[in-house]
Amino acid sequence: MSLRFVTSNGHKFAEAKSILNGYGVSIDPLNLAIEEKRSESCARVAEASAKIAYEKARVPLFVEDSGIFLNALHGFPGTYSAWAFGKMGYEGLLKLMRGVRDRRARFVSAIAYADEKGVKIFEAACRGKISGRPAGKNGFGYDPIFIPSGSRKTFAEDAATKARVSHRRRALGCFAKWYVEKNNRKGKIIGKEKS
Ligand code: ITT
Repeated sequence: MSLRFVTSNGHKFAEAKSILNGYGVSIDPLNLAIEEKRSESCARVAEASAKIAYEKARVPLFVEDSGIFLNALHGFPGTYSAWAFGKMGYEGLLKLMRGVRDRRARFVSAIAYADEKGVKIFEAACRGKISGRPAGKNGFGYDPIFIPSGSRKTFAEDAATKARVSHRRRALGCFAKWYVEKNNRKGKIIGKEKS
């Protein structure tokens, strides 16, 4: 049975599928209604959701909690990014940043994997800044206003850079290496027991 990614966000799923494919890990979506824990930490939110999801589904799965954290706004919208996006879109965030000189921001992704042994967490960030105006048509969410460090284009203008350096790419990369290694180990042990 393939690994399940519990999410209601089709963009997140598509990105994760493409990233994990590169590690030989295939995933299927699993849509479960889970009430998110309130915390300023993506890792804590993801951990709590993974526990609830595993109790419900009882199959190996992972969840991702992500968000964009703005220095000038003391981390807002952070773990409330999906909610804030629903209320005001990236246009609203740009308005809050009008005239603000400190444009530093970071995207964070926390992956929480759960199976019968418990929950394991992988967290990563992508640093950058908030653009002056929106640009680009690719991606989703805040991609049109986020410029990663070292680039002059937003994630929405430059999908190739997003695929290479994003918070999701980094967190899933760490997870995938651990997951593949774990399954290989399991395979070896089973092999030894048989011989
Ligand atoms: P699930 O919880 O069902 O997975 P969600 O969209 O509600 O889906 P989160 O609670 O993790 O997911 O919220 C993450 C939000 O942060 C997301 O909806 C976007 O607004 C924003 N976000 C996260 N990653 C992003 C990315 O790569 N590009 C643009 N915006 C992103």
